[in-house]
Amino acid sequence: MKLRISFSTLLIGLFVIIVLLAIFILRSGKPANERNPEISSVAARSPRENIREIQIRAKQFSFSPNQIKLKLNEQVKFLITSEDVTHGFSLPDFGIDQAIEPGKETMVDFHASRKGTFSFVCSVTCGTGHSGMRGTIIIE
Ligand SMILES: [Cu+2]
Repeated sequence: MKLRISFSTLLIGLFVIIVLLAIFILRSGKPANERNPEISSVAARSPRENIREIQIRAKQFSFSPNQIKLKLNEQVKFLITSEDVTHGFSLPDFGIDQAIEPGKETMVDFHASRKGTFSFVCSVTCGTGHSGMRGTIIIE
């Protein structure tokens, strides 16, 4: 009985989350030219903007790639996913700190506004190797 109640509560909770996600995606996902914003298609995402999209995968305890080279003044979009638990994508030199939750793609717009080598790190404690979870962005 007790198990049954908590299971149905879980189902209702999941249903509510799915509905909220669907509403969120429908409201925010439409590009200006009203193409179908298919998540897996990079080309459909920003067909007109000249913005490079860079996929980053986070997992315990690394980022892939862990070195990203950009040109000065390049405008890019990081598309970050987690393969396991919640991680963070923190680029302190540019004031970026974004949670990366598993099961969805998190977009971070980035303007390479100055030259240098900058560290990005995981900002959500994710296990024993968390402090070694880092990478660099090289802007030249
Ligand atoms: Cu971490």
